[in-house]
Amino acid sequence: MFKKILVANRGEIALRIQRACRELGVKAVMVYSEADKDAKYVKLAEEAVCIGPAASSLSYLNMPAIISAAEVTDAEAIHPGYGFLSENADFAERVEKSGFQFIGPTPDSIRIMGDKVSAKQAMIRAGVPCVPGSEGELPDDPVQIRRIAKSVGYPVIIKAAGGGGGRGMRVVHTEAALINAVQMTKAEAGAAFNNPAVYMEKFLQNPRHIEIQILADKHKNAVYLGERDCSMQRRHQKVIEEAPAPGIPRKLIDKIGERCVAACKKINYRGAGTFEFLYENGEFYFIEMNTRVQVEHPVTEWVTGVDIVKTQIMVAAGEKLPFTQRQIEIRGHAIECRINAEDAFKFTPSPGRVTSWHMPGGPGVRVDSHVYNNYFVPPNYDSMIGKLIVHGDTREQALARMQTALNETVIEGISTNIPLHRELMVDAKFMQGGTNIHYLEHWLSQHKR
Ligand code: MV4
Repeated sequence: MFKKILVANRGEIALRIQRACRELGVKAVMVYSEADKDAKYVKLAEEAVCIGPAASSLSYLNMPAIISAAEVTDAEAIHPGYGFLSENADFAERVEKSGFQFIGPTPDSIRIMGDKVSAKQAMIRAGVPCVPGSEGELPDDPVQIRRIAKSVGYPVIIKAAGGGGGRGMRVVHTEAALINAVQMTKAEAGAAFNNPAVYMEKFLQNPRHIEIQILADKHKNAVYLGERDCSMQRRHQKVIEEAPAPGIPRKLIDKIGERCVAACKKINYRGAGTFEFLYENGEFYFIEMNTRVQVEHPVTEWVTGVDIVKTQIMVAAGEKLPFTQRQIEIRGHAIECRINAEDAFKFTPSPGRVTSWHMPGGPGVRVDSHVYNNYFVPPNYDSMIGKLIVHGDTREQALARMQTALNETVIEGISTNIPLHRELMVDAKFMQGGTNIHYLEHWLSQHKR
């Protein structure tokens, strides 16, 4: 095992990784920007290095500053968390060329999954079901593009190879709109991602967003840790996640999970990873793979009992996965509410000083947050300031625990989206389970305030 690793992130995930290190007996070096000097994990750290000013581009995205911090502190590995440099193949490569272990997959894996066309081709070859569409990148010839769209069937969606997470997409309903839409998407993709390549898929109208968590080691072992339902989202930002996904038969999940594991073995994947699927009419369709730990990993940790962050570090150090697929069972139900510093219904950011911070507790309640009383939420970063996660024997019990936990929560000085969560947890349709990716935005349009 490593003696010391560097945590190249901030906020709740920096604290989460620091906690995993303490359990493993690994020293954690924290890095921080000038705006984060008072963060809890910096105060708790045995070692912390300032890597630059508040702006992410000058600190958490500053590769030389982060690698230098690892050099001066004698860290052996770098954990990138999520966001920032976590899915940057060039960073992973520079980390390894500088003699450190990148806690994540190889630069090659990151690169393949970062290009959504090559990711999809890899998955098709590995036997993972994908959304029907173009075989790879769309050609330039309008005649051929029209022919592909006709055979896929309208509506279709044009997606940028360099996009992902909802960036660089356009839905096309008619042949009359097709060529212009392809040209517009290509132009935007060239400007935004420096890669004009686009591909086409059948547009699924009312899917759910279901993802499969996997973990793989360097010894050809891989397991899936069940699924998460991340359909409750607004503008491609997840708001509530849960595991397991309500109403999807375990047999179906096992079938798709086994495909994901086979794909991991085929592409020699290692570390934590997430296969994102759209789920409609009882079928799974792969859309993207995330090559990092995700915000919503705690719901999977709670229903499986696996510590995903600890396991990431162990497999990066070369250890074998400490469990087999047969030992993975799904127990009970977990729900996560993302706590954002924003107006609950207008969504305007609300940074500033937290004048009171009272978190809930009791059986089946977990809070992952770096915030404390009198903490100042800097305006420079993502608005997520923590996560409230509950577990119950059943979904009903988890819902009841989340309702109670949200009612116990007091955050003053800034606005948060806790009032939104309180309303959603008693919404009849949400309580029923199985709402699709459009449900929250539709609900918000009917609940103007
Ligand atoms: C789709 C789709 C419908 N059909 N692809 C958006 C984020 C990116 N990961 C893929 N996305 C979508 N791809 C096909 N063929 C609908 C979406 C989509 C979506 C997906 C997951 C979660 C929320 C979403 C919100 C709007 C659109």
